[in-house]
Amino acid sequence: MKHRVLALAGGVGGAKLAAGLAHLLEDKLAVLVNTGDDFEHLGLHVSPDLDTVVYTLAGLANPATGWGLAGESWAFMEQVEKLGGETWFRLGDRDLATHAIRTDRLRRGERLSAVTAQFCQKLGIAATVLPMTDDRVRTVVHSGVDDMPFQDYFVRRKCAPEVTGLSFEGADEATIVAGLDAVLGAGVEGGIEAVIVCPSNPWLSIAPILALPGLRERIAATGAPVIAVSPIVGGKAIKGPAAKIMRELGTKPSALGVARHYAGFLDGFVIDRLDASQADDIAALGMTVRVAQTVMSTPSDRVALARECLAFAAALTAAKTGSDQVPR
Ligand code: FO1
Repeated sequence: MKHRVLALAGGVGGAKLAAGLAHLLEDKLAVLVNTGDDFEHLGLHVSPDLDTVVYTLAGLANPATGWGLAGESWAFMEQVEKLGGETWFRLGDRDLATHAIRTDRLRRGERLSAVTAQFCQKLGIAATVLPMTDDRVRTVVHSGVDDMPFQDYFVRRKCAPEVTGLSFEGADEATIVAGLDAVLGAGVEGGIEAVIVCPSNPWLSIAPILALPGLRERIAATGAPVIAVSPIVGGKAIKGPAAKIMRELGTKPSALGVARHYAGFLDGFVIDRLDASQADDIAALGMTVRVAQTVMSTPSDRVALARECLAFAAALTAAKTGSDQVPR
């Protein structure tokens, strides 16, 4: 199977664009997903971003939260509470099946990527969903006072601690998931056409993926245009703590700030119409800017943004090919 596009995604915002891309590309899409948020909870291996992407692509995601399953029931959590167990991280009854099966298969020696592929097949997902690695990587949030595992920061402490830094435990020794080679068309004439960084949190969700040794180089070697969609619109994060974290790390929350963070990696950057006035400053960083409607409130918004991203990538490729042909 030859993939046309690789998307990089974390949780909710990333999954929405991935769903729009999947609608257009079906099995020609591969999504490389952050696993730095993974953790062991109540004896189960939970992979929140992988599950958010899988549930969203399957059309099963809870529309109110973006994570978990639609129409969920909570009998398990009620019983956990009754028995004095930890209730700060909520696992729905049906969602529990995902974690239980995954945990069992991992304990039997299966790889996370294989388990994920089976889930996708069972849920009728045509796109390829890949965890960024089959190795253990854990995002650690530093606050100056203490260091917290990611879900402690995000869910238990509701992103309240001031972030002074982030690290990705295990990333330096982790191997990029084996399935990525086939997606990138390693050694194959005419590999993928675009790499799209979804509007996930650049510091929490995309940084762990880009921290994997060799990943940036492997992406650059494809020659495909790399574009990102800004998760900051009008100085605010669409969802989650991206704007708060930018401020805490000493950057004004803006599309320009995100572009600076990604500079050197991107060929193109999609910003919202609200931020059009920042286009020249972003272009000065050495990337092409496209202004679009980036807020995805409805399923058709997801498809429209996906279409915009694909057209943008095609235009970047055409511009590159054209200029290469100009005699010097
Ligand atoms: N997020 C919450 O804010 N509260 C929860 O109780 C919670 C439970 C949960 C269970 C399964 C799952 O796959 C995701 C869950 N999330 C929950 C979301 C998750 O913590 C974050 O969205 C991501 O890790 C950040 O991308």
